[in-house]
Amino acid sequence: MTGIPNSREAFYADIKTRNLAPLWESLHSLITPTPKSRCEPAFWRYDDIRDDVLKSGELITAKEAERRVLIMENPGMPGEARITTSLYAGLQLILPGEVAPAHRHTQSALRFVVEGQGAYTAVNGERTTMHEGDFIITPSWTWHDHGNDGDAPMVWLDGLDIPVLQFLDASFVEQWPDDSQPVTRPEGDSLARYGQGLLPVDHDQRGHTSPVFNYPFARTREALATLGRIQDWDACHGAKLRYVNPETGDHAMNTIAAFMQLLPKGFSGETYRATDATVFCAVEGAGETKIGDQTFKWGPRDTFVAPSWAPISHKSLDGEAVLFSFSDRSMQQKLGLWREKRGS
Ligand code: GTQ
Repeated sequence: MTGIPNSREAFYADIKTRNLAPLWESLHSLITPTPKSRCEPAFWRYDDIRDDVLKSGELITAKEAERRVLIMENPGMPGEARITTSLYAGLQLILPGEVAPAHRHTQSALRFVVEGQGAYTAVNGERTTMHEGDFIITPSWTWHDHGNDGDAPMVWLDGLDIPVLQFLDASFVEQWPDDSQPVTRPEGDSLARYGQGLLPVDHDQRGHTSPVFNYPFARTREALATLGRIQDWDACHGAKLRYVNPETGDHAMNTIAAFMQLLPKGFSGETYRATDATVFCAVEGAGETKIGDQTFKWGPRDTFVAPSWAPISHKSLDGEAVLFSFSDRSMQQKLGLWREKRGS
């Protein structure tokens, strides 16, 4: 042992030169009794940021930008392109006549349409027209391009697993040689084949992701309206549904789970916490959500984020309200890690 220092601090400095470190100095910050996150509760009022999104349309084209998006960064992790520790979110703008060129990447993406109509997303040879409230997926390694054939700007919320792919060092991307991929299937093809509680008779596939890539809001809203007539609300969630892969009943994508919930008139939810930090985007009505010791009052198109294990409670104000949300629950459940707790 000659030459190795006897004091702890000198020992640490010495072993550092051989790429070693003492676990006992960091054990309790590495393995914590409950989740400790840099992710903070945060809120984006759409009216406060809509002009910024539209301004980006004057400064750069969708083609030059490839994807013209303002990233929604968690204030606890500035500069890291993440809204939670594991997920990325942003607001993407497509102006009339523009195309965001076709590419594919290992990152999975969801789009939640916030404002406008007449734009489309093409996925694997099929275009789908986007309407407010539609939930659209572009699973890992699927070709996708976006365009706007309408006459108004279109804005949607992007949710991607970029931080996860970064963590795994598993990022790949390819560009399609043209701006748009060829259209090989009529609009509505995948919804007809897979999205009606039916599957093609010889379909025997259980894929990683849903073969449905647009879950139209009109249908989701109708389901919630029917559930709105029942009275046995979940005390924490109101009526909450999750988007599924019809082949398996699993979440629509491997890494990202998405949900839509109805808070009935006069709803005052009980406290709930779960290990999936969650991004919420309000669709209809108004409400108030308490996250830890902060309270956010929201209306349509506002976005907010709740960290892992933060106590959350929702209230509807002035009538019923509809909330979209997404998180990494899909991934955590596959790993057997997801936990939830009701009550404070
Ligand atoms: O639409 O493909 O917000 O590749 C970030 C990266 C959107 C997209 C984003 C992307 C996309």
